[in-house]
Amino acid sequence: MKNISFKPLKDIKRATLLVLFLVTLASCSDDKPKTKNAKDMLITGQITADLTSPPKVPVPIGDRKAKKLIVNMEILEQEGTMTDGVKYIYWTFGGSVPGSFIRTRVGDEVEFTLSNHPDNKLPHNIDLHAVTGPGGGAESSFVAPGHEKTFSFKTLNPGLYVYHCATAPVGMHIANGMYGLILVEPEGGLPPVDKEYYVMQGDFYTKGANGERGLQAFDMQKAVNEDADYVVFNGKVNGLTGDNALTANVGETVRIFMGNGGPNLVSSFHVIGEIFDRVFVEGGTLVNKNVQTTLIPAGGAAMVEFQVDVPGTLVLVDHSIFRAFNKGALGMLKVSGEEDEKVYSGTQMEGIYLPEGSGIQTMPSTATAKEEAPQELSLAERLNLGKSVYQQTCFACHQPEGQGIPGIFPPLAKADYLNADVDRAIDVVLHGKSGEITVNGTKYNSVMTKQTLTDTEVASVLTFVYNNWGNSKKEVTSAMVKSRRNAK
Ligand code: HEC
Ligand SMILES: [Cu+2]
Repeated sequence: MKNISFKPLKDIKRATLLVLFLVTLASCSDDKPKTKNAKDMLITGQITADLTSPPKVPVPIGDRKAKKLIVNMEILEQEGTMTDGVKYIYWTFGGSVPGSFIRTRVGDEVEFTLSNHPDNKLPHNIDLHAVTGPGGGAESSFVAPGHEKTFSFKTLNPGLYVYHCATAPVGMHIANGMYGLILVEPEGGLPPVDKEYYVMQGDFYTKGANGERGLQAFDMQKAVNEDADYVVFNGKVNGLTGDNALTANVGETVRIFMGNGGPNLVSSFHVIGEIFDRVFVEGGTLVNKNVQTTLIPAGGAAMVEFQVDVPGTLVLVDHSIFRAFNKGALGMLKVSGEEDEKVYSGTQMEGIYLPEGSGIQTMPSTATAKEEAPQELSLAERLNLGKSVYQQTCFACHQPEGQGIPGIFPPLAKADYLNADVDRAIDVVLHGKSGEITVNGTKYNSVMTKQTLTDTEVASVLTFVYNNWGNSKKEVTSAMVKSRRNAK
């Protein structure tokens, strides 16, 4: 179809006729008949579905025939971590947010058993968007704690579908994490790729503001107002960074099964440093190519595919960008392998550009600088919290491994400037730093803005930095930070 030239067609009527003809042709050869076949497709044998928690997905169906597929899903209400110091009671399908990934093929007869753990407090059910039938299974699956329900459905349409709890108040069940993805592969399976990952965005509403510590309850009014405290990938802040980051090697093709549980927000899904080679728009059959940002509706999904060509850290975001840098919708895909200067040159020339004087930007902080109980965390606790502060606040400039960017952001790894003077390092984080400094023999004359962190967070992040990447293993306490704060 690509090669048809419209130039010789002078009159509009002929063009219209051609378009009509093509549309008819397209709709005849498309998957309508296949869908019909799926209903009558014979099944051969029975298997139990292997369910996975994110970011893993079960193995591709390949060329297996349609079968009776047994799916056993258990609902668990359990406490989890939203971000450091913030706990939340999640309601889950299979113990994770998003819930277990279900992989089927068109024509499968799915026998679905939903069990509600006896320790749970509430009844739940499941509405699978892949189901053709009332409520997507919701009515047949409504189940009280300590009970289980079984129902069956035939997968008629290939695609990537959201499932979620649909028990009243529906919004609340979804807001607490009750959603996941079910993939219905076409006959013969999706084209093979090197890496497949499962990611879902979700928005959360807590009684306390973003970062407020302790066990946070769900806030109905904020949910109604669509005023999210957290917008996250895979159920929590840093669900996909640091040790949870996705990985790939240069040259590999990555497929992300990307869903959005909502309950409210749509996602402008973007990967910083990549272009989607292919997007299965809205998780259906239509493929768009060369896409920068794709919209994932609440209760919708997409499959995105891209080949990774150069090493580095790609950053997954909701490009409604305050959500990424201030509410948690930020993940990482670490690509290892050889540089390719034909694709990306690295910096070829650099200088400092400060039209407005010294304020580059104010970086996000994990918490507003609130006064807190002057209680010291243990070394292990500081290392833990420090890592998370580093990954949210410092890494963007000083880089994931503290290596910095030559000439612009000084290194924190094996850094002589840092190791020489602890008080000076505390001051830098508390008050910012500008003017010329020399780190490991290289001159820097740039600006670091003041970081709005609590004393505990400053102590933790510096302890983390000092105890990593070949540094001097010093410990920084909140008391030390407090005395530096009061000194100025
Ligand atoms: C917006 C970018 C940015 C962020 C975010 C940032 N820094 Fe910096 N940092 C800089 C720059 C630029 C300098 C050098 C300033 C100069 O040239 O005077 C610097 C200098 C430093 C230094 C002293 C130089 C050295 O290498 O030892 C330390 C220590 C430091 N930063 C720690 C941190 C920590 C810890 C965080 C996170 C809490 C952080 N920075 C966040 C940009 C940043
Ligand atoms: Cu529920």
